Amino acid sequence: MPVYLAVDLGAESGRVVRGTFDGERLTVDEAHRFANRPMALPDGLHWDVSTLFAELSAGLAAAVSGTAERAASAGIDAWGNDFALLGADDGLVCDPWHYRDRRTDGVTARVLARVGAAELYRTTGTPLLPINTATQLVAMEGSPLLDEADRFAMLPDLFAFWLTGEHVTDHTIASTSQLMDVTARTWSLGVIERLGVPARLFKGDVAPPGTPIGPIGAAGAAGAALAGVPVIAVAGHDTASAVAAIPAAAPFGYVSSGTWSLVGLELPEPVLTDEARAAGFSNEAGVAGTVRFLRNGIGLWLLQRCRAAWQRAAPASYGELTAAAARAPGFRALFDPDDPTFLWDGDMPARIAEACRAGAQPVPADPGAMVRSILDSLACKYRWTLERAEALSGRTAQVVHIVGGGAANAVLCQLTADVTGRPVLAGPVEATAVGNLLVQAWAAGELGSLPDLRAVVRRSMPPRLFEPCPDRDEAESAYGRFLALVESCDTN
Ligand code: LRH
Repeated sequence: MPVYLAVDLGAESGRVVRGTFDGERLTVDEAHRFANRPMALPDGLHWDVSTLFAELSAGLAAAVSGTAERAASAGIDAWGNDFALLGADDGLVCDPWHYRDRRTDGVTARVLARVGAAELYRTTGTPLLPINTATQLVAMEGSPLLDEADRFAMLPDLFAFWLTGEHVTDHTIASTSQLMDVTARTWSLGVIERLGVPARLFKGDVAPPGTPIGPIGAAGAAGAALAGVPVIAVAGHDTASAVAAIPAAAPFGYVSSGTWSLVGLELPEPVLTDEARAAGFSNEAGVAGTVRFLRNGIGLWLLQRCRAAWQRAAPASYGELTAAAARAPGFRALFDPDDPTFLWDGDMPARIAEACRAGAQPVPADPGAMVRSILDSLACKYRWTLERAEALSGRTAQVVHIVGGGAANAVLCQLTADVTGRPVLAGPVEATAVGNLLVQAWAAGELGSLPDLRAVVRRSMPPRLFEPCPDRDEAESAYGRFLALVESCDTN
């Protein structure tokens, strides 16, 4: 039975996962997990990609140690937007910056001044966001690092390049940059040049998910047991891998729920209207030519940063905090979880309290009430986003799939069912790794189509159903209050 290896890198942690496919079902087991700790350096917040490379290489070696079986292939997915600049020796010119570094403050206005908002959206399908690669590169204007650099690489292709010596950027990760032509699915050299970004840096091919990159080198950090194993350009964007692994059988909306909440629909074509741009929807590339028409929501980052703030005085696990939230009264303090102020790190409980005050909501008095307020507000924003995606695309979703870490949060899943009034199907929690593995099985010819991938997920890890509660009056009136709140501010 073929064994595939997935490297799945998230903002909080990374892991290497083995997937065994028997032709019907996929069995997944984790070989190695490691922390991803950003570095606050004098010149800003960076990712420690050298440590990540050492960890993923050790993880790949651990995944095959003790087995005579040879891995059929490996694939790498990671979060979007961030990138590395490499010198002519293929080494780093600097540690890649974190998308939450504040050097992009005010820079979206400079992007806009060079390529008008409507044209930029029509070409790239991406609205103006501070985290976009385009914004980050414009923020680097005048830096000698850009002169020194010879090559630009998104993070999944950086690690694959270091493993194989070959550089391929897959459509899905390229589409988070705001530098890819969403229709042609190639780098948009017109946009790149007008933004003042050196076009000579874009050396890697842009290719569909499933494209072979090359074999792992014999001298590589992953060790001799991996030498020659082909690396496949999977859906390199973690969200695209997660969406590919949605066990959907009917027209669906989705929430890929982790640090971020990516909420939207899968479409055959991008929606490039002014209305979609104004509502903040991205047209990210998906597997098999699909479009992920979604909005980047701030997500469980709110909960992660609150927990970190409470950790010293009142340490609690996520499970304990969620249980306290389930006991707290519902729909008391609603706020817009996508208020841009939440993007940056800082005192999150104080910021949420401030947002509640600003919206004339009661300030949550304890962690249970605060977490409840976060989950209620996320569920309301999921509905808001899904309904807008439907109105903008003219499609409807019968069910809502939640995949990723948030699928393990039964309170969030039930609230999403109650507020949206639609059945919620939750899981798999490990959708990013599953999507990564199944795109490899597809590239190997073991699966024929995206619906085939999804059928494997349904058989291997059936989702958990949450039905909307029979009496939805409270949820409806809460949503009415939420709507009035978000429509009164201009963040959407
Ligand atoms: C989620 C994610 C998201 C954004 C972001 C920065 O992990 O990839 O889709 O692109 O991180």
